[in-house]
Formats: sequence, C-alpha cells, structure tokens
Amino acid sequence: MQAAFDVGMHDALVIVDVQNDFLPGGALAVSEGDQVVPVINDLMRVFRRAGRPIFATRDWHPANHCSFKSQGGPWPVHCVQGTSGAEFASGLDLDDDVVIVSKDFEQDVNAYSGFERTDLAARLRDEAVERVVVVGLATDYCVLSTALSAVQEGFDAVVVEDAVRAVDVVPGDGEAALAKMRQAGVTVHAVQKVG
Ligand code: VGL
Ligand code: ZN
Repeated sequence: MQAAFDVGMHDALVIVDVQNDFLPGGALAVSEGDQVVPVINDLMRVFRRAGRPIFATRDWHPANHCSFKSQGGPWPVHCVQGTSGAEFASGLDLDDDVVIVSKDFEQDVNAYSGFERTDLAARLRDEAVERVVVVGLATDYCVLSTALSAVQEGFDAVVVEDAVRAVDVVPGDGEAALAKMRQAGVTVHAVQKVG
C-alpha cells in the first residue's frame, strides 16, 4: 500500500494524550477517540521498523488543577495523576522504547502543548529529529498546541488526520484547528496508509 509519507532518519512520532479519560466513556470523552488507536499502532510499527523514536505525551494533572470546573476552569476533572483515567489506552502498543512525556502537571499552569514546560524539544534534538509526526487527542486542544509548538521550535510538523479526533465543544472546532495548523505550516495528511 502507498504511504502518504515515508519515515526518514530525522523523523519522530509524537503521540498526544491517548488516555482513558479522552476515550468514549471517559471523563472528557472525545467522540470516536478510540478510533485513533489502531491507526497509531500502525504508525508505531512503521517508526519502529525505521528505527526512529516514539514519544507519548500524557495529560498529567494534580487533583486540583486550574483547568477543572471546580477551580474555575472549563473542564471536568480528568487525567489526574495516578488514576486509571490518566492511563494510556489499553489498546495502544506501548513498549519500553516509547518515551513518556508528562505535561500540564502544575496546579496553576494550563499547558496544552507537549512542549510546554517539558524537555520534549531537547529530547527530540538529542535524537537528531527534524520532523515530527503528531497524532492523538484532541485535535482542537493538545494536538493543535503541540503541532504549533513544534513549528515554533523549528521542527517540520506533519499531522495525520485519520489519527486525530476533536473535542468539538463547538462543532467545527476540529476543522478550524486543522486550518490553523495548515496556516502555520503544518502538513496535514488525510490518512497514512501503511503496508
Ligand atoms: C486536552 C482538554 C483538556 C487534550 C487536555 O489533550 O487535548 N484537552 N486537557
Ligand atoms: Zn487536561
């Protein structure tokens, strides 16, 4: 099967927040959020085969995080450190080779981007990464922020549409986020077919 892009020696896969609370039935469920899992597993296989690194960010909030409604924020309680809701989706083929990046772990900071207050950029540079492929949840928040940060940090960025889903608080938010990413120079591929 024809791939939308080939994995090169300066690529890395960045999987954003594929955690139970963002899946159907979770505390902040993203509609069809579970559907990204098999697509991402395929991508992980391709990156492993190419010997290129895989990073998985996780939303990792303290119990009283400022983004929670109880603290005046917009969201229900979700992805609290150490809870089952914060665990990665069980169907995701994580292994010891995947670098886990915890983010948004401070009570008084709201950091949607996997680059914000983490060492992700430094770790990518350590691996000679020039291009990141960003997938996961949710298109209109953490995927958007992470892809925009990647570009700001000087990386090329690709988003695979088939491997992201949106919260869509307002219908169309996901589409608007993809447009914003394209405008910022992110390459959006509809689908990554892997053979
Ligand atoms: C996210 C809302 C709140 C995300 C995280 O991962 O996109 N969205 N916290
Ligand atoms: Zn969050």
